[in-house]
Amino acid sequence: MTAPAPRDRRAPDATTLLSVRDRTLVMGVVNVTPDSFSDGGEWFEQEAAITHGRDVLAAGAHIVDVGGESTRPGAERPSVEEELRRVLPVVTALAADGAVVSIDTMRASVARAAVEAGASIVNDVSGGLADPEMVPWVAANRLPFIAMHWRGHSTAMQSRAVYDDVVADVVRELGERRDALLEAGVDEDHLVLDPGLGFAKNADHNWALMAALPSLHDLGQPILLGASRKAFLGRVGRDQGAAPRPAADRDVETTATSVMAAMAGLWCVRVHDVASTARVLTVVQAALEHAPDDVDDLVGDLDR
Ligand code: PMM
Repeated sequence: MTAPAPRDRRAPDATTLLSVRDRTLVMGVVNVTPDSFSDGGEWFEQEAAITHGRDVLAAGAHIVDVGGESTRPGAERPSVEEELRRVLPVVTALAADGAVVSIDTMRASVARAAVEAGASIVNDVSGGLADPEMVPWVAANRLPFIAMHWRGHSTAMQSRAVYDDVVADVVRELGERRDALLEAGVDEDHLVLDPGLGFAKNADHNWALMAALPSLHDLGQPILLGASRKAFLGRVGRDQGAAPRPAADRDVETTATSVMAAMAGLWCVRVHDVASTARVLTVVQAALEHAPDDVDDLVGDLDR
């Protein structure tokens, strides 16, 4: 067994983190899957995943996001039992360390078991659409909920990457989701929205959203961005026809997206390599702390 890390009693809880507006938080990814595109198989063994989670926290993550289902395009879903088997020991160990753990799942039964094991945020890439039991349960338990823009499961999503105007369409669809979630009783102070880069979106769609990050504030909720190691970052800067950079070699590009997110005043970035993002965000933070009262020139439309 891996020795438990000492509990940090000063660590803020999930609700406190939800209210942070003066800097961009870092969520570290722990995928307990054999086939995620970004770190597939690397942390599949339980002990390796727990150790990785502790490393992610030590590197400066405010939240650790544990997931047991790969959402790469075309991926088949694991059974509920298999998803539980993957995530529960990891959630249990990291929560026992005192970490703020989010459970990355589209299944209410998995979210429920993970919360019982110590997770305190539900990160649902379907925004509650995949499982009709998810939203009523999240609302009844007043849980922090991350709802991503989603148009269908991995097997179908690429064919749904069709937009008139991707930024306007994503903001409108996320706004409709926000309204439905609030109507269903999800606490407004506990709702985070996410544009869902790479989910039913091609590279041009992702870039258009990256270029329009400040417009996501129109949604009136804290925003999380998940750009880390996604395919569009593997192709940027490569010659036409050249092989894309492998996923593990996209962290420099990822840090650039983290800077863009922080400059746009987003709430949190979800990344694999926490150390590099945590470092670049100290640079943005230092500049913001020296900004004049009217910071619009530096950071756009911010609630700071
Ligand atoms: N992307 C992935 C998985 N979970 N959750 C949120 N909220 N936003 C995302 O963009 C997101 C996510 C897929 O990436 P991975 O395979 O690297 O985990």
